[in-house]
Amino acid sequence: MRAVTPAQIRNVVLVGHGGAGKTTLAEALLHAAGATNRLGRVEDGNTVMDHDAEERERAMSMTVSLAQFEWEDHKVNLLDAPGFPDFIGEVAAALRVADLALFVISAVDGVEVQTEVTWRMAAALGIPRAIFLNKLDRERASFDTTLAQLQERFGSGIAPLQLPIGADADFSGVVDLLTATAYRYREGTAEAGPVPPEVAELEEQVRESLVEGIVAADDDLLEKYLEGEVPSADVLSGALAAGVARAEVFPLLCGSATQQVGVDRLLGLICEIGPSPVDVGPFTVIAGGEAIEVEPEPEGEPLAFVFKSVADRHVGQLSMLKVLSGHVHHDDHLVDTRTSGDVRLHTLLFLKGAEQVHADEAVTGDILAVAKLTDVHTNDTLAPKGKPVVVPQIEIPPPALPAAIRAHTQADDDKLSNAVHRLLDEDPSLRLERNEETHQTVLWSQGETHLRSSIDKLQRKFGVSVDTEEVHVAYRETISGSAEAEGRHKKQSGGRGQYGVCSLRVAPRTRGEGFEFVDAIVGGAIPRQYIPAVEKGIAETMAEGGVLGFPVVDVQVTCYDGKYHAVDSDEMSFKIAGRSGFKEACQKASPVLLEPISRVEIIVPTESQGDVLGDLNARRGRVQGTEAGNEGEQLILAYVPTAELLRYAIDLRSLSGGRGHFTAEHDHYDPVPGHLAEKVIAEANAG
Ligand SMILES: Nc1nc2c(ncn2[C@@H]2O[C@H](COP(=O)(O)OP(=O)(O)O)[C@@H](O)[C@H]2O)c(=O)[nH]1
Ligand SMILES: [Mg+2]
Repeated sequence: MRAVTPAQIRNVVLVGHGGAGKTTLAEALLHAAGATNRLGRVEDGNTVMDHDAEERERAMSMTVSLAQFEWEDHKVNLLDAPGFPDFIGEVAAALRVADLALFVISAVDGVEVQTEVTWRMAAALGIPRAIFLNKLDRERASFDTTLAQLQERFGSGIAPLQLPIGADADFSGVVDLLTATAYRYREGTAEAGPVPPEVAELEEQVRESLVEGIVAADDDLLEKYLEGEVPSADVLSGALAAGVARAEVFPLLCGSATQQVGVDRLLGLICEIGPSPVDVGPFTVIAGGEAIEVEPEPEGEPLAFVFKSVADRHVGQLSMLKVLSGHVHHDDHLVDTRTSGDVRLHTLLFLKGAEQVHADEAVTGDILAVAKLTDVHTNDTLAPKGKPVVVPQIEIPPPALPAAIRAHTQADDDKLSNAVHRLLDEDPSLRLERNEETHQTVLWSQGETHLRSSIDKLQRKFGVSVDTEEVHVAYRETISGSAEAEGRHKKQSGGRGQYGVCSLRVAPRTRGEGFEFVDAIVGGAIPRQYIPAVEKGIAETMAEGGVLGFPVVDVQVTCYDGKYHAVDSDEMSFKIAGRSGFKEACQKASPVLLEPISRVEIIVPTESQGDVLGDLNARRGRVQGTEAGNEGEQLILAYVPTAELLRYAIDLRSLSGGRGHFTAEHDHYDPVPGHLAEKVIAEANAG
């Protein structure tokens, strides 16, 4: 690949709902740019971007992939992000390094859930956006309906630059509004010509609103326009480019990826109107605990951000990074500011899907892969020695679906921890939790498909088989009444025996107050040195599980009497006496099963609120309140038993048409209703 300047680079990510045609469009763009000599098809499993075995099997993208190619003096770094909600982590990573988010929208299905979710993410990051209205060759495709939906959902910044010619099977080309030129296509090749009469009227109308949309974002132009001066196509393009770079104007192009209609025009938009990495303004770093804005400096010191790590079967670990400032060269030494470790950039690579091309250097704004940086993780910053700055982490919605995993064999278990850490580095949208109370390793994922593909990857890429099992809820128990009992331990069958007796009174404490041991022994009924053993026996039993079989909490135990034997009594005797006396007393003190309750914040579209509230009631939730959230959204606050949330990530998605999300954190413990308690206790003791 030829050396380029930052101004010639275009970092573009294809985003949008699954199935809209992103991977197919990537294929068509590569082909139109001459970077490939054939057009792969997702159904045939031979596209450049879906190069992972599982992606080909499922005919869907699951990880972000990169293809770099040249087009008319530009270098395009094209990222293809998955559209399936479970792989939102990949979208978040790609959005962090792209300078233009290109939304691929099916003109048949219109604006879909993931389009909205991703648009909000891009808007929150202030990333320039454009739209490719795809599948106009399909039956029921509608330019007007989709344009209206886009303007209704995303506002007046939507600027249609083209109109389709024909519809359905007759869809044959596009009219470029800025230049009033029609392009008709035959097998991907365009022929320019005058605007056909059947489109002329609509062209007139849409062109006027387009010009108004563009001049509205530029005061000088607006003033002249109001005085009757209509700007030229070039001036409009310039103003449009500025509006795009400020993320205020969102150009819309049309076409068909499979029919290769409009793809060359899109390449033109990316290069002529799309921003370069030096057009999009400063980036943020944390230095000395403070966030500061930094302008990219092409001739400055090198600074790079690792946005993705992949375990590659050819080169081992592959770190994908963006050069935020300066240049990086083969064999440069930088510092990983998370570890302060020295990092030698030995093998620089440019990618085209699975294909790797060696590179000598990368300039500001460029994206590349570097092999074998084993100690470097996703989200790391590579900086010069003595410059410990950190680029903020990629923000990913917290994974909400838990699954307990267990190694299939002992051999798997030996490799599990290392394999899971490599998996998490490759996919930071997962989270691993070791629950010491239930003794389970819990893998948190974004959804069922994400979970399955992660377990698949553990096997396929890291050679470890795991089984999944139901997540155990960390139940606890306490008592609701007071009672007394005597713990006796007596073993006296000749020689040195064991003997200890303690009288215990148990009483409930307020939730969360914990365990209190009261030494009310008088008159040496139990020698001083053995009283801690009574307490120890009780504490052990509380940890191991009380009469219901669960850890005991919030109990006061008073040891008020006892008996001992001068020879046979010892610590062990009184520990055992404490254990049995405690259990017996609790048995008589109305033991209660407690369940963890989570504080849940749920964000749903207003129209789903009723169903979600009804469902919360059905899962024993206590709604604390609702309030208006972002436009068209409601925030619901509730306390919900954790046991009822294990599959909530999946249920909420279907209740809210895929638009709802929630966070949950442990809040307190509450008694389990009688009928449910019996079931839980029976299951636990059957296990
Ligand atoms: N008719 C038609 N089908 C298309 C077009 N673009 C993509 N497809 C089909 O839509 C399906 C999903 O495409 P894909 O590229 O995987 O979508 P992605 O999930 O957004 O990456 C595949 O069957 C494609 O062949 C198009 O312009 N017209
Ligand atoms: Mg795809």
